[in-house]
Amino acid sequence: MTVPAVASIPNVLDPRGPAAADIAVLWWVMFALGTAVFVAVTVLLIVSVVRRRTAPVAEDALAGEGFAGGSNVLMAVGGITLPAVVVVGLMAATVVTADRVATVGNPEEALVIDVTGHKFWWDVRYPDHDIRIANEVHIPVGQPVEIRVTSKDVIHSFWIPQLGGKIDMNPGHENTLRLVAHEPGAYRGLCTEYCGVQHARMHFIAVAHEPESFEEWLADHAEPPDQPDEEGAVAGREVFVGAGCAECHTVDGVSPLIDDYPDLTHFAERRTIAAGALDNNRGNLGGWILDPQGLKPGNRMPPANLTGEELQDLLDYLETLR
Ligand SMILES: [Cu+2]
Repeated sequence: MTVPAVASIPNVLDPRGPAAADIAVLWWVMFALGTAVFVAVTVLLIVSVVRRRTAPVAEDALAGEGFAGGSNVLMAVGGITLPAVVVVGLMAATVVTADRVATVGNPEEALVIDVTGHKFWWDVRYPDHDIRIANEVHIPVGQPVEIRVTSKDVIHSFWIPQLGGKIDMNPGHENTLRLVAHEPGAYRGLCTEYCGVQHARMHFIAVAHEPESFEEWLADHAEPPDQPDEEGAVAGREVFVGAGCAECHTVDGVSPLIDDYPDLTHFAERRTIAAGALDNNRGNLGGWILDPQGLKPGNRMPPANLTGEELQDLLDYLETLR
């Protein structure tokens, strides 16, 4: 399975789905109108300053007679009619866009995905496929996905800028967001509701697969990973169970389902660790296991007290979780 590079900066103006494309169009309309209004007001301001300097002051204005006829028309058109048209037009465009974004894709065809926000990571489940992962949302290109979101602690907000709008994740309540991806790719998602010290490092990756590749992904992830047979990895599995990792982290077939912590069943396939904070490679992972609070202060993972050999074995084992 080829892994596309992940955009490090999600760009709302580079949409890869119909909802995001509608939002981008609205953005450009607002930008264009805002620019036009700014330019018009600036020109009028300059004209009025230049005129006042050069033209003699009218007698009637000095006498408090108010504006002359031409000024009244300018006031009525420029001060009332034009702003009213612009504001009402933008409101109409916003309502239409909001409706299109909310109703994108056919709900009957939608794949349901449950995403729960935690301080500071994402629990992702596929209820119809018995799959649970963390910090990545995999979706098929062209098929609508219905993302049902909630939170385990404080309010978070789910957003994949290149695919669509934002949705709040409220504790004890479920919101839904429907998305469609038009193009395969890996898109960065993020939390957009301030949720605590590591809010800025609460990212995830949305991976849009071609339909066949997505079917493969589903089949692959519905099965537990193969048990290791290599010596270091076998010893690493003992470290995983014995050193306390398995008390929080689920690995299907090795540790039980534990709700409130990231599932590591297919961990080696993840692109990042610590919810997008670091690339998933051996060096970063070793540093993360030994000093998670140094790398992401305030997360819930305690440091592991391991010898060098235990750490290397554990890394060998985690690399087998595919
Ligand atoms: Cu947040």
